[in-house]
Amino acid sequence: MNGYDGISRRDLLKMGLFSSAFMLGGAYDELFAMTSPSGAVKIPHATHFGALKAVVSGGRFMGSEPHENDYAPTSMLYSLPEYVHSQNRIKYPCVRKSFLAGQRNTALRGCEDFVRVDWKTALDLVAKILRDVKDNYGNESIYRPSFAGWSHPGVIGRPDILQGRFFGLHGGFTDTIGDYSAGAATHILPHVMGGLEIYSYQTTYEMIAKHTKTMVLWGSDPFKTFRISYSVPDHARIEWFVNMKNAGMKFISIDPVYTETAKFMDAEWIPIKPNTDVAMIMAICFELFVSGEYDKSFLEKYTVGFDIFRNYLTGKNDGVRKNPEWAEKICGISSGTIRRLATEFRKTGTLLTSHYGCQRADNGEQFHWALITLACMLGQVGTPGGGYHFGNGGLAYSGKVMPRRMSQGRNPARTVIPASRIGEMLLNPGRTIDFNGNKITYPKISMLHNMGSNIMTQHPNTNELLEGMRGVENIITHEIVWNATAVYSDIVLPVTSTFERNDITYGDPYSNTRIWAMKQVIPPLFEAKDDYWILSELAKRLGFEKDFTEGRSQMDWIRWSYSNVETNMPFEQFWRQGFLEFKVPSKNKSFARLADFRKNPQASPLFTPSGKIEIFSEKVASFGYDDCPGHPTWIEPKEWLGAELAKKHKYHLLSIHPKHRLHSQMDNISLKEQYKVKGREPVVLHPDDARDLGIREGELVEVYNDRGAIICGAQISTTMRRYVVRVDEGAWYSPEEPCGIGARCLGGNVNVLTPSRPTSKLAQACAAHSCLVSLRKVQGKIKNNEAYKNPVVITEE
Ligand SMILES: Nc1nc2c(c(=O)[nH]1)N[C@H]1C(S)=C(S)[C@@H](COP(=O)(O)OP(=O)(O)OC[C@H]3O[C@@H](n4cnc5c(=O)[nH]c(N)nc54)[C@H](O)[C@@H]3O)O[C@H]1N2
Ligand SMILES: Nc1nc2c(c(=O)[nH]1)N[C@H]1C(S)=C(S)[C@@H](COP(=O)(O)OP(=O)(O)OC[C@H]3O[C@@H](n4cnc5c(=O)[nH]c(N)nc54)[C@H](O)[C@@H]3O)O[C@H]1N2
Ligand SMILES: [Mo]
Repeated sequence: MNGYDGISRRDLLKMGLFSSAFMLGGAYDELFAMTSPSGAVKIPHATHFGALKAVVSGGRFMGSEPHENDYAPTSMLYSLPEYVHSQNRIKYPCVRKSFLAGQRNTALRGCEDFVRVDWKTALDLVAKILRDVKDNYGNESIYRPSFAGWSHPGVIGRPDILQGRFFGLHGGFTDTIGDYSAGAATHILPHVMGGLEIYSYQTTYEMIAKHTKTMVLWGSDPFKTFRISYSVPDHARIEWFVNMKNAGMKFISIDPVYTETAKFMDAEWIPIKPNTDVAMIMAICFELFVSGEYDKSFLEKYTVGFDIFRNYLTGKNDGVRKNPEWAEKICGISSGTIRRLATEFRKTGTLLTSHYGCQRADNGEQFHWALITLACMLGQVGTPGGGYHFGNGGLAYSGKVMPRRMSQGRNPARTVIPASRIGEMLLNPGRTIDFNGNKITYPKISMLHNMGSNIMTQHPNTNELLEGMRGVENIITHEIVWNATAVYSDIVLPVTSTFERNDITYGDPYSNTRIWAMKQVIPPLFEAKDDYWILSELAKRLGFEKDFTEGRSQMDWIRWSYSNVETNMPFEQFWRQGFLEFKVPSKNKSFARLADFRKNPQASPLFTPSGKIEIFSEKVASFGYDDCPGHPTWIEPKEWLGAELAKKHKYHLLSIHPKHRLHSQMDNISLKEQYKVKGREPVVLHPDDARDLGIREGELVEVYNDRGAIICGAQISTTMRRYVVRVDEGAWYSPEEPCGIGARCLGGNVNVLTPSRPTSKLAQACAAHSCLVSLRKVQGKIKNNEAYKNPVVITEE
């Protein structure tokens, strides 16, 4: 399959990209070609990793053949069969031993055996608990942790939707508001831009390829993050990047890490100190302002509040001029470089792109606000090749309606807490916090219901979470594998993986060009059941089955979902051929974000109070938050290399997203041999730091701070800025002493170290990237990483 400009998968391989995918592709051929008899069948399915034909033989999922339109299939796609058949699959419904005996000793979670029960016993028990919790503590006491939606992309079987629908009918629950991904941005940007912005359609790659001269990757590594998609990726974005490189576009990467994207695009690397971007942006704004080289007419016509912001820049109020010399001391980038960037950015066709990494930090609200302000001073917002470009958008939009989802209905309880507040909530029932101009009071939680979310690796500050969980009487988890969330539960219900049931989905979320049949590939493994079946059975016991199912089977729902799609193709034909494709109208290919607003701000105003971009927001200022004032502001993070604490813990830890996993998914399979160091999650550090610490490549290292300690394997690399280390999120938790709180994690689950502190009173979002640590070489013997060892399940067969 040839890609853009004749660049094929093979060419990418030669360039050193996707080699793992190809190696595994080879491994797949060798491993399975012999064993798979000629009668193997191929069944279409679609996943977060891409669409594929599942090769099935003898009831086993044997191999993945990427869909022909996948431009760059990933190693994860090829590893799906191994993941589905992994030895960590949960085989039967299980209940923690003493819990089954009616005791509520929550301190035994994590080290007690489980007992196998039959489905009827498990469902009767869960139904009884649901009734009791509701009657005794009220619906607010049922919490569903972050509905990240990363479990699988099916429109019908998606756990978060089923869960919301089920608990709404049960009388309600405490819900999560916002997400981990971009919680700070999604709460501040509606005040600034009148919408989420970061999850909105963006200027198309067609326009960028034609008009952009310089692309700035500000905390963004698309070659890594685009490997997966919220729906189904075809990796066409990679093709665009290859194309842009060939066309000679200039790339600048502002990131403490020299990323894969930066490497591939031959980007200039500006190795900024973590969490200091706002200071650098301020200095660029200052430079533009004092030189007069900024777009006054854009600011006047399309924004409000520059007069107030200007006074902040020049230090009229606080006496601090935000000039490049000031910023240099904070961000570690020389004033000369900052001045040069200011001049370069002024040129037509500068696109400031960013993803979410910079805002998952203390005062994360400030970053995108500041970057938009800079884009406004440059005056290129709404042009085809300039301005800003956030998140995953960029593929041109088909304009077609996609398969519909069932409604989650109403949540009568109406209590919500921002994602990442879980630990604080569990430990502080009754505490009232500020949130985006409102107040929220934490309920007392007596039941955690996990479905499609792995809380033990997802939430910052694992030890705080473990302590909080001690006060929760009931933890019920629907899971596929024995990860720590399952191990630390009271009742574990084994669910089918996406390959064991039917569903429907679409891709990509921003282009809506394809509808995919997610056909069942193999029968359910062991006693696993679909989430839909489990919740329907519980609804039956609780008296609302009809409302929950509306009399439909999962397949009926799939047909119902498809009936929404704008096509003449009968369902049977679609289902048979596995997918359906829409053309993108050519006018959509020339979409530029905010072009309408730029053309006529009166006719196409923004949904902000002023109808314009709010560099100063009266609304935000009216909240009176000390940690989120009315205009973008440099606020010192609580933990960063300039903090007092850095004298004790000298290294800034980034816990960014993993290349070879989807968070915790696939941590347990052989793919890990490509990147783990002596069976542990790598800690990546600069050679000079390694020398200072006396650490050599491949040695075991304890990374620690006042919140906990993890064991990692050293990987020494010049891709890191000095004093910045990296441990990717998602490694499975493996405590040295299973029952205790505060144990060292032998598997390198980085959230043992990260703070659960919120970004600010405005978004109360995840700030995991503001984290200081120390490192020391592990001396003597240390236990193995036991993260992939299943708990004992007592069966009475
Ligand atoms: N392969 C893979 N892809 C994924 C995921 C996955 O698990 N695996 N997860 C998906 C999900 S749920 C999400 S939300 C997105 C996440 O997408 P992002 O949040 O964008 O991903 P990260 O890797 O955390 O961060 C992106 C870049 O920001 C940089 N960065 C971090 N802190 C700072 C800083 O203070 N300043 C600057 N300038 N740069 C900084 C990091 O070094 C990194 O290169 O990715 C999605 N894509
Ligand atoms: N330190 C740090 N922490 C982070 C981040 C970070 O950058 N740094 N990133 C954050 C971000 S952006 C995100 S989105 C979260 C991700 O956090 P999660 O969404 O919790 O991550 P996953 O590991 O993908 O967990 C999904 C779980 O769903 C299960 N699952 C899959 N299919 C099904 C199904 O059909 N039914 C059921 N019941 N379960 C299923 C999988 O086995 C897996 O355990 O992590 C956050 N945590
Ligand atoms: Mo995310």
